[in-house]
Amino acid sequence: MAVTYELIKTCKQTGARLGKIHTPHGEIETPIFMPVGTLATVKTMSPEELKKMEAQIILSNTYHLYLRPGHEIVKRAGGLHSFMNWDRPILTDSGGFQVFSLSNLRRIEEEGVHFRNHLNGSKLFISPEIATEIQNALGADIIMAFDECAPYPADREYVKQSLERTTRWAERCLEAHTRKKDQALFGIIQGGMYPDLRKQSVDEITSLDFPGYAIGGLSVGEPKDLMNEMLEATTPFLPAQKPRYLMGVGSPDALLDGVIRGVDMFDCVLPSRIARNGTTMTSSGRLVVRNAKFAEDFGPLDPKCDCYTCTNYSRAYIRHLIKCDETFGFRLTTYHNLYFLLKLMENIRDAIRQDSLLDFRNQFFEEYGLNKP
Ligand code: PRF
Ligand code: ZN
Repeated sequence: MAVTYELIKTCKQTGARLGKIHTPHGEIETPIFMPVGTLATVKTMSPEELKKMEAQIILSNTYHLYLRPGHEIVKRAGGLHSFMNWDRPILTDSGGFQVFSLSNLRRIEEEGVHFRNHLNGSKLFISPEIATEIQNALGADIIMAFDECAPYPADREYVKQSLERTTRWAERCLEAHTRKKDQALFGIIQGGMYPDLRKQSVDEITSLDFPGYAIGGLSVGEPKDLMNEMLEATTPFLPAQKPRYLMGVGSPDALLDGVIRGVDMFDCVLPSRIARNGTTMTSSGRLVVRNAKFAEDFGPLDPKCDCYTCTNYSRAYIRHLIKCDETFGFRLTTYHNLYFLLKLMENIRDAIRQDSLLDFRNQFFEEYGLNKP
């Protein structure tokens, strides 16, 4: 079964899109947030817990699974779904971005990227063909082209060379892709912080006719307004009948900014990462439950939240666990943060359905406390 996108409607207030992605492992309602399971696990969460919080798709990483345990082992296990006991959709990132962010010694050539294993220093090489072969073996429903994410800031000439190489690599990924019937390969738009280069990348990548498009190279340290400007230089030129995925974005304000600019999919380690150092997202903003002021606060993390954590445990108890480095504390904050973002996306979908996303956004930020429009 092929992966297909269905555009259901656009919000009359904002132009945000409501849609559905059909995959061999079920449907995904968009806009969607994808929890990150880098090493074939969303850190501290079981697949049963992810289902209980209604996660519809998770993301995993080619780079990490290539290093450990190796894609051949995952393939022999019957693929990533069976290896990790997750029967809903999975998306794998191609490894391009992880090579650039995790491996210090790396050399980019036309053929691919030479780098050192960040775990043991051994020499490795990933090309568009290798990244595609690994993702074919892992067997996710959606796989990503091997791209180069330019750093921020970067000069125009560098970004232009890099986006043109990303286009040539995208062609090679398409050529190497052997599972077109059950895996959708998404192309990735680059172009740094230059609107005309973003447009050039959109023209080049969309001419290759992928089943979906990702927007890469954003949320790399640039100011928020600049990211929004780059989205506005990108999404209007993408085909309406294909899904758009903004890579590595997951703060509530950026999710709303993205959806309003026509983005359908997001992933980010933010909710799970901050959870593990005792920071939570609540309807009234960020709350650092680790703080001493919560030592005797016997109320829930977020009084407006009906998640497992908030219905059963207090701020004081969670703070105690995290202060003592107890695993259960990290599990409770992770559960809540992921639930909070998944619920936010569900509310966003409802608001699009009712043509009231702008009202929802204003109301959300009045309470959340930042980015008052
Ligand atoms: N490319 C890929 N993965 C990514 C990015 C990118 O540009 C980003 C940028 N925010 C996150 N993850 N392949
Ligand atoms: Zn909660």
